[in-house]
Amino acid sequence: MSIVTTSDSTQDAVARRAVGHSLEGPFYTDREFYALDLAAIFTRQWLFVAVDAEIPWPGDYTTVDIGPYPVIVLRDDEGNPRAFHNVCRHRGARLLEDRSGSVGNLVCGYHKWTYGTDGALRYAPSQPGDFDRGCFGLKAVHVRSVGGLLFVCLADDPPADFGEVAARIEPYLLPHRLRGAKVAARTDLVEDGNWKLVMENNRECYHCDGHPELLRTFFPTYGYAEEDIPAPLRPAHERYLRTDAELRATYERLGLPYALIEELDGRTTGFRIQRDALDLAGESFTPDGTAACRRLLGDLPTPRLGHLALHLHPNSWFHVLGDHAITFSALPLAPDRTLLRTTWLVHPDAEEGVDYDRDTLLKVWTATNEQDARLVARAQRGVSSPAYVPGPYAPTEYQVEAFCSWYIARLREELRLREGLRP
Ligand code: 3BY
Ligand code: FES
Ligand code: FE
Repeated sequence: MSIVTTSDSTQDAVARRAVGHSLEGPFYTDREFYALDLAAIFTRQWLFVAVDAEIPWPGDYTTVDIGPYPVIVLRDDEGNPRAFHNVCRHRGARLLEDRSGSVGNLVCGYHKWTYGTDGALRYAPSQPGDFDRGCFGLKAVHVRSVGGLLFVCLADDPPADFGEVAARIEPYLLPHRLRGAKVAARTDLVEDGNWKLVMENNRECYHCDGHPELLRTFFPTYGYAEEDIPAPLRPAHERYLRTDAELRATYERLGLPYALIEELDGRTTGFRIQRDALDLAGESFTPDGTAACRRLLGDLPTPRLGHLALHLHPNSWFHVLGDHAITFSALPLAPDRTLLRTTWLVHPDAEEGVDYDRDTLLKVWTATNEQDARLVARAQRGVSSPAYVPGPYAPTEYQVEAFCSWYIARLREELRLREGLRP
């Protein structure tokens, strides 16, 4: 194994991180921190990268770049999800170029080495008779489906506690049957900010007055402790309490898990899940809160279910409603650039133009993503100034603090490991 060194200034910044304050500038701007993030987070943790519904049939694939690692996620001939490094075992050409597609075999466009959907090398033209194809299968990447959400892990030994987290979140997801859903839309948005700014921004609603479309139905009191709710948000909170009580009765009646589980810090796979109320009609993210899609996910008996909100460290969040689901995957492109991949899912038989209008379905989260991207770019520009110093989090930003503490703990683990490897 190669020994990676980390400069004293980077180590010192990790060691002195002040709890309750935003991170110092170099965490968001510096190449060494970017490399450390790739090593400590993106090549070690389970990452949300795709949904089962994107690859319903054998041979269907989607591609994703995790830092410098291009990865293929595909369905094999047995119907199982698989993931491979998107790198040919001959002379290393990138195997599949497109964002998604369907193949019988995976054929390298350079010299036609041909792999099965199980990654085995089936054919390599003009090799000597003693050539052992068995030695040149595609390099596998760990992949796991959790209630229709696909996670990959580049590490040889993925974090062991992910299975336990998966078992706890899956019962919340399964009633929506995302595995067999239909992909109504996918968007890729490149944000001009470090991946942590994208995640931190998602973990609070302190900035939510920047989201007029979302706030039609999303309660702006999200993240506030009862006693901290500002006076202007009190009426919304009263509505929230009434709706929440009613929806809990619905969840109980339908046997839908809804309790808040919040374990964001102090474990390897940090997560938060909760079924929560929405305002107005309470069904969906639309101007009046009514469902955007007539066919309901999982053929649930009512659209008035609020939203199931799931946050997973390090790179994802989800809103699963009665009528549709939206998944978000953030992947680093550069110290100051992040890809946000958003996917909208509906009932498999829902027809565009009949059961849902695409623009209505996409409107709120397209607008919200763009508003967030502007805030992230703005934060990136500010934290890049030598004049920036970390500022204090408000109590309602406790999930941002939890994310940063979790992140710093992962960096410290990585640095300890490097220390141990030094000769
Ligand atoms: O996506 C979320 O989880 C929300 C949206 C607004 C703020 N954030 C907590
Ligand atoms: Fe793929 Fe040569 S690099 S066949
Ligand atoms: Fe936002």
